[in-house]
Amino acid sequence: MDEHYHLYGSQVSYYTAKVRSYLLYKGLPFIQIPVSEKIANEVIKPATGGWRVVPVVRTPRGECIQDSSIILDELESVHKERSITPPGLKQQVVSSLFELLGDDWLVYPAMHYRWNFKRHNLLYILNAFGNNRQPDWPKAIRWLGGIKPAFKFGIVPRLMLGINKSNIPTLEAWTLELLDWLDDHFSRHNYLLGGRPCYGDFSLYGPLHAHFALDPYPRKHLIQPRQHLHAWLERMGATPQHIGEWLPGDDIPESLVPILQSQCRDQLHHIHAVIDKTAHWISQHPKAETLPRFIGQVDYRLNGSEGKRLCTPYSQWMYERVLEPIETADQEQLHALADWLNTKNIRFEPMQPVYPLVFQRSKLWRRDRLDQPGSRRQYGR
Ligand SMILES: N[C@@H](CCC(=O)N[C@@H](CS)C(=O)NCC(=O)O)C(=O)O
Repeated sequence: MDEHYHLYGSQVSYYTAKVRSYLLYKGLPFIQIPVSEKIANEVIKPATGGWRVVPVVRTPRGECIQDSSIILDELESVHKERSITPPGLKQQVVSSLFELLGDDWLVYPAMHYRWNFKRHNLLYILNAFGNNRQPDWPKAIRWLGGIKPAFKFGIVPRLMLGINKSNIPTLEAWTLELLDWLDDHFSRHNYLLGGRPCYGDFSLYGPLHAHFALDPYPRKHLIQPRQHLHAWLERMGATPQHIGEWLPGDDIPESLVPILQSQCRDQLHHIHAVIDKTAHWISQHPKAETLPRFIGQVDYRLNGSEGKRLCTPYSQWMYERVLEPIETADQEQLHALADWLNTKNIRFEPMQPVYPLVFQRSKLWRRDRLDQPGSRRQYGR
């Protein structure tokens, strides 16, 4: 039996980078396989019900798992050493908030700094897509294979995320601030929560490596000037020989507080709008068991400016992952969490959606319509 994991994905894909970094950290043997048309038709689409999406991981037993968060969950349940879940409630919640931030909110700067700086990035990105999709074409013309995906993803900033002339200045200002906060944090700690990485580190790494550190414009202007952030990227891109400990006493570093304050002010405001719209959609479609990927648009605000983004019920499911450790915590832990949030002025008021969701078999399901709903974290295939 082949003992390797197969990671189907692309060097320049945000969520592929997240999973790759995780596999490296755990020291699991894997091979990364680019997704040509043939692989898309023979592996990806059969595994996802027809959706060409990366990453997909094939386990040594031959099972395919789609969705980066579920890949990490499933592998964590098998490979217990070097756990990426800290022991205390506060640290677990902060880890999941960073997962939510990296996976669902850093798409704004990641997409903006890739697609709105075409003069600097376009040739590189066409080549990267082309190498992935058409590895058998002669090298000189492979970039042509990148044209189709460039049309598909190039419209994301404007049409899916509502990035436009009026909100770009505040988006850029927030990005620089965030990168400075992270650079400051990594000048004191190796990872978000001390001497070893958590779920949140891997989710941050996705956009920060695959977009910021590889695309020519952000690499030069955003990453190179920040040496501590750069050093964390290097750590996350290798298998560490030795790892340290979580910060003692369920402590959260002060240097993460401004990031969490800004996230809770803006991203959670947006997610509450997604939850409301999703509940409305479900009440209008009472027979539906699964949800569409997009249900219209919702407003968001980012660092003081506004926009409209496609409404993805998937964001609700990601938010529910943050709630999960809270549901099983005892009173003492809950008090400690509430006190800390209050003292630090982090506006996170856990809100349980009326219709919880589960992501399974590449679709979002109403949790109450599944035969065996179980935990939100256990459904991947
Ligand atoms: N939630 C998924 C997101 C995967 C995703 O959006 N992948 C991008 C590439 S980075 C893609 O393949 N998109 C195709 C599409 O959205 O149709 C995960 O965490 O794996």
